[in-house]
Amino acid sequence: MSAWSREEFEAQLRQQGSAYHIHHPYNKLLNAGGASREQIQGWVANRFYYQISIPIKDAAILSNCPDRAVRRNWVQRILDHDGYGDDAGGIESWLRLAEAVGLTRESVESLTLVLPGVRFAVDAYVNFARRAPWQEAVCSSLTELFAPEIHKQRLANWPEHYPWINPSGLHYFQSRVSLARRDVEFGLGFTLDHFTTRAMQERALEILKFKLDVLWQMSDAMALRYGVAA
Ligand code: AHQ
Repeated sequence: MSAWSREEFEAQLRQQGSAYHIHHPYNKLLNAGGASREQIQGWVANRFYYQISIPIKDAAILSNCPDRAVRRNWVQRILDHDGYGDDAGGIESWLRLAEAVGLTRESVESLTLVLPGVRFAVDAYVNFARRAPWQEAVCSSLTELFAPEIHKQRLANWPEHYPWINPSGLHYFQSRVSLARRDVEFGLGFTLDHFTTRAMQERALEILKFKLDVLWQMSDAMALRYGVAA
């Protein structure tokens, strides 16, 4: 079969958005204002494991990538989370979110609240990035095509629904709206350029579906533990 045009390939990638965790019952409950304090705290404590794993995942991609131009771009993602200079970074912002929802930094950093299903899904993503060709790992970050919307949703809904959460804790979501767009600009362009045959394009869709499953499984594990009905 002939390869999709660049436009069609991008459309095929974007169509996967229907499986993004923005549509998961847990996320819908969070954004509709129906989540309890415990359900919000559980989500923040479990998502922390994903947040601290992102720089490890990105470092794995760098360690597999011989292309200096790609590394120059990709290394920024580690700094975004770990911090750089006087920018404390996204992981620090997530700990501020934790405190804003009534958790202690220590309890979140201890990872004692992280559920097995969350840990296994996140570890599957990190191990994929370690083992897969680095170009496939770049492609797997493209769930961020759909991320600006989910961050904007939280910023729009949480202050109104959860006035008990100190708004300064939402700084992380604010920072990700533009950072996700910047990430996607590189990741999408690279993916459209690299996956050129129809078989490679189908592989790219398969990779994106795997990562969508990682995010969906995290919410499934949290929904079971914190009583969010499917
Ligand atoms: O905060 C998020 C983040 O830094 C990243 C990096 C990127 C990747 O490399 O896979 N994906 C991602 C995501 C972040 N936040 C998630 C959310 O729902 O808050 C969304 C997630 C993603 O779409 O993959």
